[in-house]
Amino acid sequence: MVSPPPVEKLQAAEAPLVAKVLGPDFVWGVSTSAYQIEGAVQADGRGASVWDGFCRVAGRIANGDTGDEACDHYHRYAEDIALMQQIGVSAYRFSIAWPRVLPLGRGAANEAGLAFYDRLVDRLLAADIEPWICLYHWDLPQALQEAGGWVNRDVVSWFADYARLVADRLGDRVKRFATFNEPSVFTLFGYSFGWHPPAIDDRRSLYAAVHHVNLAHGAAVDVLRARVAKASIGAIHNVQPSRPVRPTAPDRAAAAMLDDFWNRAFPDPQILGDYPTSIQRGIEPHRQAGDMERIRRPVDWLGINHYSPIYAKADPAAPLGFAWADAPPDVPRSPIGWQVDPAAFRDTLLDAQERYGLPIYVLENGAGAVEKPDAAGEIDDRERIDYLAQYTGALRDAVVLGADVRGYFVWSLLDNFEWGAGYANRFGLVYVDYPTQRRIPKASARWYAALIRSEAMKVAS
Ligand code: IFM
Repeated sequence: MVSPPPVEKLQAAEAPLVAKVLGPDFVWGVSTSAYQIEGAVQADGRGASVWDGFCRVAGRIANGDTGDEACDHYHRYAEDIALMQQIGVSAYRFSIAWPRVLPLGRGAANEAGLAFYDRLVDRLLAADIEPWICLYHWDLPQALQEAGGWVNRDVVSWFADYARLVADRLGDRVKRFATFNEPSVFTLFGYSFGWHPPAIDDRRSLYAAVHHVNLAHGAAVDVLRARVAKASIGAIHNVQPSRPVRPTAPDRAAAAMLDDFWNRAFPDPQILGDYPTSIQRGIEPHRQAGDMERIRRPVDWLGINHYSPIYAKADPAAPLGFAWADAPPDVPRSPIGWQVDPAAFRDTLLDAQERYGLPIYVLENGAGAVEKPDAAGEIDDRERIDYLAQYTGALRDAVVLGADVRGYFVWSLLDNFEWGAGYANRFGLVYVDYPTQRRIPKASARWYAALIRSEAMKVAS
C-alpha cells in the first residue's frame, strides 16, 4: 500500500496553479451496460442471455425484478444521448449484448441487433461523444452456457469470433475497446458464491472459468488489434483494497486470498504474465503450453472500476476459505451502505500505476441510493454529489502524486437494473421513473456538468 501523500502536495492539488493537472485531453464520461439498460430482450431477434433465465429463478433478484424492460434504452437511446450532451461528457462507455448480435452466441449474426449498435454509434459521433465499447458485461448467450459457458475452453474461440464480428462492423467508427468488465465479479459470483449465473459452487469450474476468460481476453485483443486501425484496447478491472475485518491472522489471510482473486487474478496474468501464487495451483489443470503468452497481449491502458474498500473474514466452511464481511460500523457510508473512503481510491490508483505501469482510465465510480423525486419533482442527491466531489478530488491527488490517470467515467448515466438488487438501488445521474420511462436529471447531473465545464475552462485559461 502506498503511504499517505505529504500534506503540502495535497494542498498544492487544490491550488489554482495546478488546476491544469488533468490536462486538455482528460476524458470525462459516463458508463452503462447492455443488460442493465437496454430492455427489449425479445426485440428484433435478440437471443436469450444467462441473465434472462437467472432473473426468473425465485429469490435471486430483489422484488423479482428482471432486465426485460430496464430503461428501454434500446428504443430511447437518442433521448439518452441528448442527456449526455446536456451533461457535457466527451465519452460514453457501453457494452454490446452478445446475444443481441449473435443470438446463439456463435454462427449466424443478427443484422437487426448489429444495426442497433450502428445507430447508437452514429448518433454518439454526431453528438461529438466518443463511443467506448465493452465487449462483455456479463450477459453470456444462454446457448453458450448450455455448451459449458466459461468452463468450456472452446469459449475462447467463440469470444474471438464475436470480437471479430463487432470489430468488423463498428471498428471503422469506434476505436476504444475493452474486452471484459470486472471479470473477477462474474467468475467469483457465478462459480463460487451463487449470486450470478450460472450460480454453481465448484472450485474446478471457477479456476477453469478464470483461465478461459483470461485466454478469451488475449484472443480478443489480437483480433481487435489486427482488424481495427488505431485501436486503443484495454480491459476493465474492479480494484479495491481488500481488508481483514479484524486484525487477526486468519482474517488477514482471508483478505489476502480475496485480494488475489478480486484484484489480481485477471490484470496480473494479462499485464504481468502470471497468476498470483495462491491461484496458480488451481489454474494448473487448465493451463496448456503457451497459454501465458496468449493471455499477456499488449494493451494500451488499464481500466479501473472503484467504489469502496472490501472486507473479508476467515470462514473455513466457505468454498475458498473466506467470506465477505461488512465494513466496520463507524466508517462513513454511501446511502446504500458502501464505505466512503476517497483516500483508498487515491492509493488504489497509485498502487495500480506502480504495479502495472499503464495509463489508467477510471471507467466506473459512483454512489448508490434509494431515491424518489421530492414534492417539486426534483432529486436533490447531495450525498452522491458529496461522494463524487471527494472521489474526483482523490483522483486529482493521485495525478499530482504521479498516477497517469487519463479519464473518469461516472457509473452511471441512468438509474438501471442493479443485478441482485433489482431496481431498488439507483446509481444514475439521471433518475428513471420506470413505469413511464421518464428521465429526470438529478442535482448530481448538474453538478457533474458544472465540473466538466469548469475543468474545460481551467484548461483554456
Ligand atoms: O452496476 C454495477 C456494474 O454493472 C458493475 N460495477 C459495479 C456497478 C454498481 O454495483
